[in-house]
Amino acid sequence: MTNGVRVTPRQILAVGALVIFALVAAVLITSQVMGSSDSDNSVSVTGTETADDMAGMAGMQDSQETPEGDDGGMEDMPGMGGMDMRPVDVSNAPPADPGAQGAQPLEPTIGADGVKEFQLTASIIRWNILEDVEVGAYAYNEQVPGPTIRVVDGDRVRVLFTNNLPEATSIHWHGLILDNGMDGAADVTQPPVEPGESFTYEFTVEQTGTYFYHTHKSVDRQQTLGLYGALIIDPSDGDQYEYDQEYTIQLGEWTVRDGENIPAMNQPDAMPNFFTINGKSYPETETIQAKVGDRIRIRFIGTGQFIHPMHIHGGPFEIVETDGNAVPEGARLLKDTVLVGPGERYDVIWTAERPGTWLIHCHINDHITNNGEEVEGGGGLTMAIEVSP
Ligand SMILES: [Cu+2]
Repeated sequence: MTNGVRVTPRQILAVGALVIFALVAAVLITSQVMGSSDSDNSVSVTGTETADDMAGMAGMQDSQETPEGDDGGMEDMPGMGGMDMRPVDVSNAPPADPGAQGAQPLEPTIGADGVKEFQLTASIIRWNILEDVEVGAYAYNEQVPGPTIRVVDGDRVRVLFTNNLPEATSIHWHGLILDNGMDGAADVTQPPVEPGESFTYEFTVEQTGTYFYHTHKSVDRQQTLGLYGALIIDPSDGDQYEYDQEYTIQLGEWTVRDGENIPAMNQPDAMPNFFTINGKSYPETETIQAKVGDRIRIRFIGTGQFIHPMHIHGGPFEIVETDGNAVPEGARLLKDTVLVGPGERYDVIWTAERPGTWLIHCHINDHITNNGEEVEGGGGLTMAIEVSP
């Protein structure tokens, strides 16, 4: 004690006793809190779950399964922070043709007032992501992804939507500038569209590029299970890029167990084991045919719920648009891998330099397997470009 104050043994004892008392109190309070957390299955949302919490989450998932065919009470589902993890009930769902392809062009009819009208219907279908792997999917017009809507900037667009799902839904026009009431955010800008009901969306497109549409109700379940589709807006004054062909890639993830599937989520027990490009896993993804010198515009759309570093073999590509917005010429990156996050779009132009079979694939390597298996040199998020001399 440099300042000369003396401390007596009695004072040291008193301070020591206080410290011990405080420590015991802290331990007691902590165990109290932990105990109540276990008993009501509440889960920390701070990102520091303990092993005990994880075990609790796994248990909760088991306890929330409901009898087959019960579609009601979804709003009241208990579960992992309210997430609806039930397997998709396909008991009333028609099978799609195993060879059916998603993302087919949706032809508009021209309304009496000159507006381009598109019909979309949501329903549950059985969908083959591989010839021998069928999933229960939430689909627009019985396709995964939903049909591709293609318009020109300046177009007035009317979408006549019918909900044939057993639950409420809505459609959001991702990235578009439009009237707030047409934004499709269920319970925020409109009442959810109930089963059997219809809703008409109408807006004028004033942007160009690669966009998409998707459900905006129970998105953790509905979008993950397939309720999304591409929305391409061509410039009315012609394209500013030179390319020979284009291909749109929509990414998806699936969690398939014991012949049924639950929505794939970044959660214990919900991690995906199948991955799709345009609703199909490699080797049943499409193959692009090209010639040496061809410039191919690829529109990557982050329609799923996971990030995917998408890589193209055989040379770099130029990123010309991000989220539908043109990248100024001096700022365009030449890359061979681009990280496509949920909601993002990257338009890239890849030039076929040499003949042969060149792969496009995700570089998270379990995303290029089918349930952990490599088939014909890949799986899941893999497709090929065949370049002839
Ligand atoms: Cu991936």
